[in-house]
Amino acid sequence: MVHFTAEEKAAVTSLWSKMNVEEAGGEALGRLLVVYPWTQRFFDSFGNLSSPSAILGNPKVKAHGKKVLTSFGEAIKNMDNLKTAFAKLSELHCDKLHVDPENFKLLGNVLVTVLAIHFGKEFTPEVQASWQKMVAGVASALSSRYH
Ligand code: HNI
Repeated sequence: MVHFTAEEKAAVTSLWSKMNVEEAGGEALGRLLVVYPWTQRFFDSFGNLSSPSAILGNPKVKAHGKKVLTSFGEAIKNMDNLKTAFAKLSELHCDKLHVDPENFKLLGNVLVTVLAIHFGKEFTPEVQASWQKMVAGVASALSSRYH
């Protein structure tokens, strides 16, 4: 069970409040599909994923990225109880979608990268460490159904 200090919570929440969820979501999912092409196999129905520019410009990737990151936002409201917050989604990803949980960690790392690029100097080592913990917590909560 991940525990966040008050400082870590503040670091995560503060950056989150300045984020454009639609833009960052599309970018994070798009980058995941580009950098780890095997993750594309879960998104057969998304149309053209034939090149980085096709992926990053694909409206379904953008829409789904927004959905994923919006759900991340819900997690930020429930940082003390990520496992419960993600119980239903863990079931969905495990039982129905059969997504290998390793991919949750990959997406988390890509999201941290996207934040670092967008926020530059504001993404201090403390903020980075807090976010790294956050994405690890979400990945673990989403994987709980597999354990
Ligand atoms: Ni994920 C659907 C949240 C990682 C593959 N996913 C969802 C939905 C949410 C969601 C919310 C929509 C549920 C619904 O319709 O009821 N996914 C998250 C979160 C993470 C994540 C918070 C964060 C780590 N999902 C991943 C990863 C993959 C993935 C890493 C695959 C590589 N998700 C899917 C697929 C769907 C999905 C596939 C169904 C898509 C569709 O609409 O067909």
